[in-house]
Amino acid sequence: MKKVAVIMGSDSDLPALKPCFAQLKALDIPFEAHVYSAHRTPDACAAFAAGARENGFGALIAAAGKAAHLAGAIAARTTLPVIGIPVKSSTLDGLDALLSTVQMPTGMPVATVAIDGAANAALLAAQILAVSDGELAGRLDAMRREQTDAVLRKDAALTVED
Ligand code: RP5
Repeated sequence: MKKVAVIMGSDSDLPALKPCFAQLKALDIPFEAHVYSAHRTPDACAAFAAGARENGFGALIAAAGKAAHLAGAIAARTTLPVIGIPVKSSTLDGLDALLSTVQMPTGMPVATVAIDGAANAALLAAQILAVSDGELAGRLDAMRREQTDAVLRKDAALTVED
């Protein structure tokens, strides 16, 4: 199976990425986590992105806060799908990172999830890999069924107090 790379702009982003790692583990998807900054380590960031396909990755997740150029900088160096997570790490509550990540120019797509949307980033990466992996697609289907059942159980148990 292809691997997923989870790249964060700073180790201070790590807590926001825990739901991403949990989802990847729950789906048994191999992944690597790295700290590369678009601004502080631009050469290492570019080298990782440029070599990602030949190094066995099938999707790249990039998480960053503030003036979050990481996902875009990675997308500029690869045609692998790039998923951006805007991290809420500033006085602007992540809106800065959201706009920096989502407003990519034509020709350079980044699939941007919600602010701190780490779990959805992992699920989207899984869905991308599942296009050519039937077993993984089956695990995703099972996860969806569990999710549906959990909501229906809550519906059945719902009581509204006066
Ligand atoms: C961004 O700046 C990082 O992704 C992080 O969200 C934020 C703060 O980084 P540190 O100053 O904590 O390293 O580049």
